[in-house]
Parts: sequence; C-alpha cells; structure tokens
Amino acid sequence: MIQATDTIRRPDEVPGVGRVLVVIPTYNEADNIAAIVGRVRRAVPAVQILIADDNSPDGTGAIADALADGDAHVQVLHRRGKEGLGAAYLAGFGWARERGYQAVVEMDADGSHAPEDLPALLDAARDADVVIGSRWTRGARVLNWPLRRLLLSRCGNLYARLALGMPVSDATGGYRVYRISALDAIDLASVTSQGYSFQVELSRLAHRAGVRIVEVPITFAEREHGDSKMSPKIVAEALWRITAWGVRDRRQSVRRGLHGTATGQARWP
Ligand SMILES: Nc1nc2c(ncn2[C@@H]2O[C@H](COP(=O)(O)OP(=O)(O)OP(=O)(O)O)[C@@H](O)[C@H]2O)c(=O)[nH]1
Ligand SMILES: [Mg+2]
Repeated sequence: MIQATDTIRRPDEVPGVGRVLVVIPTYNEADNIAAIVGRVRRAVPAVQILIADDNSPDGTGAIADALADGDAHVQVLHRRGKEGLGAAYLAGFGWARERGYQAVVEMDADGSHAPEDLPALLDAARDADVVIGSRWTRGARVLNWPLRRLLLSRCGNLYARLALGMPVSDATGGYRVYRISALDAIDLASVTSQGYSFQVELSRLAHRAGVRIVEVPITFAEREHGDSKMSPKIVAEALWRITAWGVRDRRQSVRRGLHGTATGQARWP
C-alpha cells in the first residue's frame, strides 16, 4: 500500500507512479462535484484534479472554479459545449501530457467510482501501464444497481471480451489509471467513440499495443444525485462499434495468417 510517509517525502508524487492527474469529466454534476473532489483530496492528497466541464447548464463549471480558487490541487478545463465523455477525456489526457504528468486517472463525478478505492488502483499502477477498476472481478461489489443495469453491463462485457478477444472483465468500466507512456503507445488520434464505447476502444487499443493491463476490484455504487447520461443511443454506439472492431480484427488476423497482438502506433489527437 501507499504509505503516508512516502506522501510526506514527495507531496506531489505518488510513490512508484509519479505525478498523477485525476480527470473528472462533468456535465450537469452541480450536486456531486464538490463532494467527489473533497473525497479525492482526502483519499490521495498527492494527486492533482482536473475537472473537464462541457459548459454544463446547471452551473457545474462555476462550482468547479470556486473549488479551484480554494485549492491549488484543483484545476478546471472549460470546454465549449457537450461533446461527449470521450472528447472530454482526450482533452484531459492531452492537458496532462503537456504538463509533464506521468499518469492520468479517469473517474466519474457522480460518486459511482469511490475515491477511497484510488490508493489500491495507484498501488497496482506501480507494476502496470493500465489499471482498470473492475466491477466484475473477485472481490468487487456493485451497490444499488437495478437488475437491467447489471445485465446490461455483464452482457456488454461478455460480448466485448468474446468479440475482441481481450482478457479484460470490465472493458466498459470508466475508473482507470493510464500511465502517459501507455497512452503514448496507442493511437489516440484514431479514437472516435463518445460514450461507453470510449472505454472499450481504449481497452482494445491498449491490448493491441501490448501494454500491461491489470484489473483491481472496486466497489461501484449507483449515483445518488443528478441524472445519468446513459441512453439507448450510447448502448447502440457501443454495440455497433464492438461488432465492427471484432470483424476488422478477425479480417486482419486472417490476412496475416496468425492470431496475436498487433502493435499500435503513437499518434495524439
Ligand atoms: N465533460 C463531459 N462529461 C460528461 C459528458 N457526458 C457524461 N459526462 C460525465 O461523465 C461521467 C459519467 O457519466 P454518467 O452520466 O454518470 O454516465 P454513466 O456513469 O455512464 O451512467 P450511469 O451508470 O447511469 O451513471 C459523469 O461524471 C458525467 O458528468 C459529456 O458530454 N461531457
Ligand atoms: Mg455514472
């Protein structure tokens, strides 16, 4: 585990990982953002936080600014308008890379991803390039999700695993640590997903690039405040994209006459 003494020695670095930026994308999270930022700060004081807000009509951006004014560990990226989770994360990754961070964390603002699990994810990142906080490995818990959401997640992940041949139990999960070196090894400029499929697309690219991916069990909880941005459109996007990637990967394997990983090419958007 990460020791308090390590944190004291280098206050802005996570031991064994380096400087870490937690990117929290927000769209209408006024009731959640202050609480999640406070929990992250208490859980891992060494990390920096970037709130990537898509000009939320409910004033999340102004609350984020107030949080940043009162805390040098919090910054805000104001974006023009709602462009989807994927675009907000790509902007956050670029922001981290330009400023010399060694790792980025993806975390939802709605409390589904417990900041109290972050020390375990960062601990795993000492020996990995990508850490996925998984809802579907031994030791994980999913709290207060209705049956239809449980089924959607289980079936979606089963389909992604079979279609894409990835040894990942939660390819749709959005609580992750990426080393910047891992992002450098994959072709981010080719990423086009908006919703859940963004997580699947990055899992696929990381797997194909041959970087070390590990999964850590998390306790995932249904949001208590605000509205989900999940929609049939987002589910449909994930389904058709996974199917298209699966078909493309199989065609490539057949063409090459072998099964295995292909190497990704580094291109940042
Ligand atoms: N910047 C930005 N953030 C977004 C956008 N859409 C969703 N988010 C944020 O992404 C995170 C995940 O969105 P949720 O609405 O919780 O969607 P979800 O977690 O996939 O779905 P639920 O499980 O139903 O909550 C939250 O912090 C949202 O505020 C967007 O278009 N732009
Ligand atoms: Mg959510």
